[in-house]
Amino acid sequence: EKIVLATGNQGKVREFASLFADYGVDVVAQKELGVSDVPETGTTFVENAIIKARHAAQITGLPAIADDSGLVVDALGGAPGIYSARYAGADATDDTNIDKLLAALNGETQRKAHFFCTLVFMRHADDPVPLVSQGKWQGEILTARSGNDGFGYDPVFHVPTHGCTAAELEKAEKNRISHRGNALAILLDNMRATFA
Ligand code: ITT
Repeated sequence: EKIVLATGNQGKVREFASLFADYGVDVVAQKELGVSDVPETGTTFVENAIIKARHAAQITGLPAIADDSGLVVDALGGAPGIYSARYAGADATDDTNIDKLLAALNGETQRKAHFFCTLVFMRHADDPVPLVSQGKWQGEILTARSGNDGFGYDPVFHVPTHGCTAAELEKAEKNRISHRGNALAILLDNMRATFA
């Protein structure tokens, strides 16, 4: 059966497309089904992921998977966190978000950060048992951009295990080690164990 991918973020859509192809799961991005973005009014990754999955399931009548993710920076007390997409304001872009992050960390030597991803699967909009999985990816924020692949904060996210930024990784390699790739592997295991 088809599943709706409850995200309007094209970077996420691209990553999920190759992940789901690997897993043989039939997923359609919400935009193709006429679902538009819903306000993310929660205060946690879990709440926001549920809001997005429920909204897409409600409108399409299909099971839904949503991703709420963000960059958590130690020296900034965890910011931008759940506000990562709109860190630089209502009409923020990846570029203005990165500029604001680099400015906030100007002169800071403690540059540890991690990406965090929460995924939610709901069988339908009233599903009382959403499946939840999470993934974390440790790195450091550079002082300048490097690399052109990926999306969001990838150009300034240095991956110590690989000696490059997330924007310099092969797409398949990012998916193998990222917060999103790992959260999805766990979610699909959960789905198989729960509904098989
Ligand atoms: P949807 O809610 O429609 O899924 P969004 O971009 O608003 O799209 P989020 O609220 O979950 O999604 O915000 C996630 C932000 O965190 C995203 O816009 C990026 O700035 C950042 N982010 C998440 N995963 C990332 C990744 O793999 N690489 C770089 N930045 C990432």
